[in-house]
Amino acid sequence: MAWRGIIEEFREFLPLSKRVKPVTLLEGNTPLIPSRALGRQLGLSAKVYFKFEGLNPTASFKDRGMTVAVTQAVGEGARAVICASTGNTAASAAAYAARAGLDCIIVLPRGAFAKGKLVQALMHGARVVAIDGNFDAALSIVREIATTYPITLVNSVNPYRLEGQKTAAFEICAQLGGRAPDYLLLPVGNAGNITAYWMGFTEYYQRGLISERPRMLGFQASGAAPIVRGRPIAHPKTIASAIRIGNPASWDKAIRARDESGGMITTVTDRQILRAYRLLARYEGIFAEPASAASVAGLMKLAHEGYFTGRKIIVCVLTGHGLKDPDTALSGGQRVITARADVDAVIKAARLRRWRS
Ligand code: AN7
Repeated sequence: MAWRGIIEEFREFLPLSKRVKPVTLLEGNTPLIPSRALGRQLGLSAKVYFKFEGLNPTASFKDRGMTVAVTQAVGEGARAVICASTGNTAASAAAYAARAGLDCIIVLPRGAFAKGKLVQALMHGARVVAIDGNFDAALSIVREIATTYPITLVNSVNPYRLEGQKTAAFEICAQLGGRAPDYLLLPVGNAGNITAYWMGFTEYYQRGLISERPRMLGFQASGAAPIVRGRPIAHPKTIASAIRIGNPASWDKAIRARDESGGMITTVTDRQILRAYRLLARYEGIFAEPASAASVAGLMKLAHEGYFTGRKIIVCVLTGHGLKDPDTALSGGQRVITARADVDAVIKAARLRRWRS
């Protein structure tokens, strides 16, 4: 049967009443792609997979949470939704609000988000307000507005968001043939996703659908690593704008996921993120956005430290698509070669002579 979106597929695990009709773009069912190059290059005997969440309808994992949050909002009679965002939540909220016929208000840190995400929010008709402040300031503003106006907050402090996002854990277990991976690696920003994955694995475990849960390995950019440092960061800095967050809303829950799973939350540098980002595109054929590459940077860092031993199963979550952020992609020094419009000039420009048979 054709995929019906995460609400229909996982309804028994979601706290929605039966009669609500899903607001869906048929999100979920994203591929678990085996690594062909990186795992081997790192000398790992483990099997490495990428859960490519960039293949959701708005090209990030946020759609899993947004279908549930917006469906619930409609069920409660909401007419508008609001969120703060580093970009992907905005794109997803705008799309699902458009689908549901709701107004959508978005508060963004000015000049600090990837172009593709802004384009999405505007195309879907959201009212976009850019503030002179970072994500953390934007989140506290929308939280306050949502307490005084009849507008539903769809940031991950809305519990329906995490309920939806946990379904990615269910899919991974099915894709691995009824087991969890040994390690789950993912970027950590506002810390909702690491919380949601842990909820998902834990529910499957408690229902006896899997016999072990993975170690949760979360990665923050070193300039935006409040959880690793143990204190909020007033001015978080990283090239990975999606995870440029100094005071994560799900901080305590992320720590619980880390500790209950025997995992860790640690840092990767922007250099490591950009290297992983380019290697992933160049040698795996997978274009994920910089924040997503933090999971792969983390894989590389821990592999070099000898953290992974034996024939384990490792899943790196790639949270968003690389096309979201063309500016970072084009900052790597690659050049287009120009040529006159004739065959010889193109052969010369593309250096094809050595291929002549
Ligand atoms: C690609 O869109 O916070 O730790 O406002 O876009 O659950 O916050 C995005 C976060 C990872 C971090 N990867 O996830 C937002 C926003 C990508 C992201 C994260 C985000 P959380």
